[in-house]
Amino acid sequence: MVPPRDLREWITLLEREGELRRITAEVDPDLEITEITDRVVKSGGPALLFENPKGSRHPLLINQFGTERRMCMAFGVAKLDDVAAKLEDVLEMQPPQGLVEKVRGLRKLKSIADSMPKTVSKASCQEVVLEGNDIDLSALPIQRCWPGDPAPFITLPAVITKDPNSGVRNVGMYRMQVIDGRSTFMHWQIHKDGRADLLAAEDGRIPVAVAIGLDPVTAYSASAPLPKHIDEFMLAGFLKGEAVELVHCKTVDLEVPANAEIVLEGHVSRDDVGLEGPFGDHTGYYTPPEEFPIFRISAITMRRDAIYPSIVVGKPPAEDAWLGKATERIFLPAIRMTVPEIVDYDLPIAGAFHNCVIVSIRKAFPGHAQKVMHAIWGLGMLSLSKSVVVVDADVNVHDYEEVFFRVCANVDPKRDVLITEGPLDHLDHSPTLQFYGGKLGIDATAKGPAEGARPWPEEIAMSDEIRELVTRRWAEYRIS
Ligand SMILES: Cc1cc2nc3c(=O)[nH]c(=O)nc-3n(C[C@H](O)[C@H](O)[C@H](O)COP(=O)(O)O)c2cc1C
Ligand SMILES: [Mn+2]
Repeated sequence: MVPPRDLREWITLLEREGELRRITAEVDPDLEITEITDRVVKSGGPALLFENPKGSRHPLLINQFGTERRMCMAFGVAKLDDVAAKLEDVLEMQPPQGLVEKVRGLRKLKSIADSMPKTVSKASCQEVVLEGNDIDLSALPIQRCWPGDPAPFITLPAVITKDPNSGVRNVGMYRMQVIDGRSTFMHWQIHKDGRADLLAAEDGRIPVAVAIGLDPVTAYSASAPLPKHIDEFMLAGFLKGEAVELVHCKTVDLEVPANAEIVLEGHVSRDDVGLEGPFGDHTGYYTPPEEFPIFRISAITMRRDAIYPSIVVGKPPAEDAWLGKATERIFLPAIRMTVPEIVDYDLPIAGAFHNCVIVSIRKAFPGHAQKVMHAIWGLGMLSLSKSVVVVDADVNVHDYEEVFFRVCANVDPKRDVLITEGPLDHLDHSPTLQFYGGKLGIDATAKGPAEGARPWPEEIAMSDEIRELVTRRWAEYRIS
């Protein structure tokens, strides 16, 4: 299986696999689509293509990422860990020995070289070019997601900027509240790369391009928390096994994916700001109004019959859960590069990703769990994690019953709970101060005497001999 090459190929694949429903009835992007989608997402239902959204001639696609199966289909893999394995293969490269290994090594290096985006001169995303008075966002079926939202929000964009100093591209998924037909807010949170690009601009103004309606891997890559100096389109190219094709924008000095359905071009300035929100957010609460910069649009380009994709976040689980789970799996090898004692980790969906990390480690010395907590609090976007639970290597971090059992059984709160402080997620409403507050570490590993514990008891397990005997005789007991 290869990942779909554009949104249309993706829709065809979803439909062939019984993973898409077309809705022909006229449905309102104002709240009605949210309620329908929320019911379908929470019951594990299909992607939805609203062919007749009220007030627009553009179909609206939603819930494309809403299940593990569809997420795997997007990446062309059987399970998300297969994506991680591909990345691990390259990260763990050793100097090759012998001819066979050298050839294999060269193939791996080529897969990296081929990941670099390449530029094309003609692109379907520019079949229609709208400038001047023709620019009108109201032609798109942009959703107002929740009753407390003051306006429609573009929720699934890939926002493209360049670092004014290094010239390195950044791609991020940041919601955009519609202000009028030619402007939106740009919700660049404080820890994000797009905001850093704006802050680095000498004249306080940067060009911005927004690509909407991409192949699913490229769309995913916009949500991936890569270090600032790495272009998310390179990751997309690597994961797709094919370079992302880019085309120059019409009115700004940036490039956008040639296969996009819709592109918005324009500028953002530091001194052109306003109150964004409130917005029914992925925390499950409304994020209160806050000052964010305004995106002024200089051109809209699109495919002739452009399809508009959207996503609704809200109380977990929502569709974005699987984008988050993809990141959890894909980034495990990279995390292990710096913290190799980590066996596995899990970011519970109900914890909205930044609230809780469960991590299993190969414990080798006293205080090892605390070392790993601090490593997580120092690692990329994981640094914003509010709580970290550490368990031993043999505990399945994805089995929350088992993790809860270990936390309850193995923790002396006075000895094994660490309360500290540090940076927190922009959207977290619980800390006294925005951005900064308490952090909780729970050491649920087995403790030794050097950590102040009494001799640790042995865990109960049946002997292999009796287990085999019972398996052999099972039919004889006539239980089932
Ligand atoms: C559906 C969805 C919506 C998101 N909305 C925002 C947003 O409005 N603002 C923001 O800063 N991050 C948002 N994020 C998270 C960013 O996309 C993510 O942190 C990404 O790594 C940002 O790119 P960057 O690391 O290049 O800044 C959203 C993620 C998803 C999946
Ligand atoms: Mn980035």
